[in-house]
Order: sequence, then structure tokens, then C-alpha cells
Amino acid sequence: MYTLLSGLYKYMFQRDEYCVLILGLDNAGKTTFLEQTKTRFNKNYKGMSLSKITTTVGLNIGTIDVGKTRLMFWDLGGQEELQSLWDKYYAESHGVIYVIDSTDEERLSESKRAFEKMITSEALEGVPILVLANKQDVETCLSIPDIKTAFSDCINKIGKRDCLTQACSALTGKGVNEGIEWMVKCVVRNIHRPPRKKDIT
Ligand code: G3D
Repeated sequence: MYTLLSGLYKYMFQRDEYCVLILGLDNAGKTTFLEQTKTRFNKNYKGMSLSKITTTVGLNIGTIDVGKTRLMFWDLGGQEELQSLWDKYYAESHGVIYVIDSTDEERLSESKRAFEKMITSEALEGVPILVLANKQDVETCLSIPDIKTAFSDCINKIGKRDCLTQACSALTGKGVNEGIEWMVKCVVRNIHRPPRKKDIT
């Protein structure tokens, strides 16, 4: 009887938790994306004004619940000296959101190098990657085909893992829900990294 009841309790009150890294160069829009995501997915969340966000130095964290799935985000600083810390988080992560500033053509090759280094890390094998072409609200921004062409060298290195390039504006929220819903689907079905179990609090 105890086993039956505890099984029922777990079924009803347990969430699967997944850790998702938010990576990309400084100024790409990682923190704005995280705030926009928390505002959209957490009822009653009163975030800071998106236009007042300044670049990530160190780490921002955030959690959202989508049904019985909990995503815990780690938004890591993107400055060159902070990129060397990214790999300390890889082994714990179930998914990666890589943010690109579509208005910054000058730093696109720098962003590609950081992306390439990240995807070739063994610790991230099989981990789904959502590439956000951010700042698409800016009229003069690079298009998705432009960005895919610039990142074309990386295709072979992505391998068999799930990968999606999503047009997005972290500022207006366009493309944010689509990206998050895709990530939830991928982490839930990924057999390589089992979720952490957590009782709903
Ligand atoms: P980071 O965390 O990757 O370093 P931030 O980047 O989220 O701090 O954003 C850096 C700057 O880009 C901020 O502007 C922010 O408002 C802007 N930004 C982020 N996302 C978007 C977007 O989708 N569209 C536009 N137009 N701007 C965006 P400031 O002026 O504060 O530097």
C-alpha cells in the first residue's frame, strides 16, 4: 500500500528538472532573453524592464515550469575571459541555447569560433542546441540564411544531436515561445541525459 501511495504521490507531485545553458558573446542578448522567458512562462513574475538590462558579468540564473517539466537556466558571461568557464558547466547541462547578435556582422566570425569550440566539447555530446538569431526586430539585421552561411563550417560538427536555428527578438518576445517549446521537447526525449527528479514545491 505504501509503495502504491508513494508511487501515486511521485506521479502527481514530481517534476523532471533539466539544466539549460544560455551561451553566446557578450551583448548578444542572453540576459534579455532569460528575462523575457521568465516573464512569459512564470505567472506573476515581475521582471526588470528589458531595456534596462546590462551585459552579463558572471552568472544569471532562472527557472521556468512548462507542464511537468522544469527548466533551470544558467546564463553565463560571454566576454572572452569568461568563455573559458563555460566548459565547467557542460557535464551538468541537458541543453544549450546559443544566442547570436544578428545586428553585429563584425563579431559574427568571433561568435562562430566560440560556437565551434563549444560544440566540439565531448562533454556536450548528444545535447540539443537551440541557436537563436537574436535582434531580428532590427530592420538591418542579418537574415537566418546569412547566419547559416556564416556558420556552415560547423554543420558536420553538430553531428546527430538536435539543433534548430530560430529567428528571435528577446526584446519583443518574437520566437521565444517557439524556441523554449522546442527545447522542452528535445530535453524530454533525449535518452543520453536523464532528468533530475524533484518534488514540486
Ligand atoms: P548579454 O546578456 O548577452 O550580454 P544583454 O546581452 O541581454 O545585456 O543585451 C545587450 C544589449 O542588446 C542591450 O542593449 C539589450 O537591450 C539589447 N538587446 C537584447 N536583445 C535584443 C533584441 O532582441 N533586439 C534589440 N533591438 N536589442 C536587444 P543596451 O543598449 O542596454 O546595451
